[in-house]
Amino acid sequence: MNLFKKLAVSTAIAAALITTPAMSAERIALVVKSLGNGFFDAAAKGAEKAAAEIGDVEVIYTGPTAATAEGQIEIVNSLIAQNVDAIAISANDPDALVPSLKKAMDRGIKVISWDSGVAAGGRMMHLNPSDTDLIGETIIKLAADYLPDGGDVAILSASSTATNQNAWIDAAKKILPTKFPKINLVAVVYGDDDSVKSTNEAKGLIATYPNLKAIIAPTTVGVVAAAQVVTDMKLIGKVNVSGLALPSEFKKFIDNGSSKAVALWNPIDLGYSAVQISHQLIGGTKAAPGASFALGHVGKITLDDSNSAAMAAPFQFDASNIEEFSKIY
Ligand code: RAM
Repeated sequence: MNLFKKLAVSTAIAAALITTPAMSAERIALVVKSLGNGFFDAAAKGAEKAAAEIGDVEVIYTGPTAATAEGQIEIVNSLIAQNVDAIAISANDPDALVPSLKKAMDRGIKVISWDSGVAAGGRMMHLNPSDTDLIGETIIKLAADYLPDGGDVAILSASSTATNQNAWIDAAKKILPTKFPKINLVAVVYGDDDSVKSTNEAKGLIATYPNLKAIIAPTTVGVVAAAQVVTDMKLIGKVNVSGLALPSEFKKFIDNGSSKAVALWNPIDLGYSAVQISHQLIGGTKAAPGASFALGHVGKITLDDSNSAAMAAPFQFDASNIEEFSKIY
């Protein structure tokens, strides 16, 4: 190549570099209650799907090893330092995270909560998987359907500060006396979405309440632990386990009879929607009451007066359909 040609080539390359500056990908952090939870892994799959559809989006899937607010605060602070574009969080506490998330918003980072909410001051909007009252009613109904004569039931929850489980339990308690008068809720205990703690709490319930007829676990981690305890203690047919379960993790307990039925929504769609919303906020869409977000194949959501929106109704899984859904999530 002669000098003239060389110069022409390098000028062309330089021009290309100037006219098309390397666009840096949009970075959206999906902060979950804790890592190692299959429900959040499924949500992360949906998040990646949304990122691939949008293009040039990097999903940072992160969370503490234990489901604590302290662990999430550390992560949020580090995401602020990395100057990500958005934080989409499923919170371990509605209030504890507010100061760090406020700081993120002050720096121009878009913040939403999804699955488990943050108080209004700490986020721009919240995405519920489903209507809170409906979930509260569903978790009781799943147990009551198999207790025609009523009886003692107990709830094995996630952490005691989890926004979502606490809201569902409140809704369940509200509806109990009128809709399920024969169901007697004897205790609410907390397994912290930790298998070992959930197992111990389930054993504790069985030891303390000899007439216990059902354990209701509105957490995908707790429900597996409870069903395993019922199986190991040979209590199948005596104590029914119900609640919110990931079909892929729970199929064996429907198969062995330790549970008659559970429910859930599509966690992949939830993670997908969290990323779609974050991307639209980055693009300038305002989160305000009445604002709508088009969420691809998931449909459209519209924010209510508290800047929250809910997705689909929970779906029931039992012997008739768990096999099919266990292959999806
Ligand atoms: C656990 C988590 C999550 C909840 C599901 C049902 O995986 O606590 O927040 O939505 O259960």
